[in-house]
Amino acid sequence: MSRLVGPALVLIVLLGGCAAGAPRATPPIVPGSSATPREVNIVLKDWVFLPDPVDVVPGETVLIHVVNGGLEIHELVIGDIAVQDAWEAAELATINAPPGPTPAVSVPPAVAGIRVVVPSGQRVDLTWTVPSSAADVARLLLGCHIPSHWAKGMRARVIVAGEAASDASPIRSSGAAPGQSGP
Ligand SMILES: [Cu+2]
Repeated sequence: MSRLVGPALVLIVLLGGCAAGAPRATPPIVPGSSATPREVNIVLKDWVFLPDPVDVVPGETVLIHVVNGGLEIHELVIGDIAVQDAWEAAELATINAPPGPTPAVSVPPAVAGIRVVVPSGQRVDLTWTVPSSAADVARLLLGCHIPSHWAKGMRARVIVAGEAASDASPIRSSGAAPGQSGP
């Protein structure tokens, strides 16, 4: 009998270890207001946004600390797919510009969304009031359109806090539009 005790104990320890390794729930979010925005960190890396997705509460105001932890210059564009496509086309047109700072680019106000450009190793703070409609929030994406970055996968989702990210997100359905790179 005693020969079985050792293996039995090992099994119990292993099972206990599995249970202790279960993921912890994300703490509840206290929505920010214009007077006391909720602080959110978004890290831009070569070629991802962290976290992905970003949880927000419809109608809240957030103070986003946009940190570029990558070696490249990056930007954060917040908007739906029309906004992302507009910046992608505008910035792709600068791809043959001489070396140096990214030339000034612009898009029509209706598709401008929110945009900040952050050099490597720097941080830019941005106050943003989230749309009050959950359906509008669900359409939002984060994107970086420094030429080639969007194509490298530099995009992330925005979701309503507490809701699972949907596989129906438009994030994977759009890429750089061939033929729109200008003359
Ligand atoms: Cu980038």
